[in-house]
Amino acid sequence: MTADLLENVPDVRASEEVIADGAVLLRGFAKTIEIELLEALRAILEQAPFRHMTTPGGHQMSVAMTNCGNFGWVTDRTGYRYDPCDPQSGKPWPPMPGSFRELARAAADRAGFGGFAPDACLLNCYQPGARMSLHQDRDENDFTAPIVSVSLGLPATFLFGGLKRSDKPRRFRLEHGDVIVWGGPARLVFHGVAPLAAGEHSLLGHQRINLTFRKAR
Ligand code: MD6
Ligand code: FE
Repeated sequence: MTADLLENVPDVRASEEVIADGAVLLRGFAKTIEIELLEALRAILEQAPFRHMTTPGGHQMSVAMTNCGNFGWVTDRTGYRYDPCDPQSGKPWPPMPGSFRELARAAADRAGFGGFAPDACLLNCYQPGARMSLHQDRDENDFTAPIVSVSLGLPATFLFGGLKRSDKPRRFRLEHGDVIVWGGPARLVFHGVAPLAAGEHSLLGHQRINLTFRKAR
């Protein structure tokens, strides 16, 4: 009886793809709340607009960034750090919206990392041609917490390597609404984003926006 009743109910869990030990791709996980996310995003950008930061080596990043939450990831000539204030305004980063926090926690739960409480959300904006070279996320104090990454807008090719920089990365296409969760044995995997291809997304136009949630402190 139960089996018959459920026959035509889509299995949302079917969209879980384990891409490595500790890393799960949840395709379309953020789609049902896309409007809330975009409204919250607009409010954040009014207080803390996207800007191109400079690496310690003196290069300007092709990806534009901003943050929300108690801490924001920043880079300048002095290095990388988590800062409670936006260096551009001198004011605290905008608070993390409830919709962001709840999405991150639900995705982490689904991936097996219960009780995720992010205190930082880095927002990345890619225009066509923008890319992110292979790197590890290692500026956080606590590597036991996972990272949750939400893709919005234009599709991108995500590069997912191994624990050594020289490990050949696998490529995953990330589309609007896709969420990746990494933690445990995958927490320090090298990863990046290939140059964004031109295109147009119905809600976000000519860009890709990525939200990454972390426990910085
Ligand atoms: C991006 N993401 O997708 C860049 N880092 O735009 C990251 O650098 C990243 O997606 C750690 C975990 C997930 C990520
Ligand atoms: Fe990263």
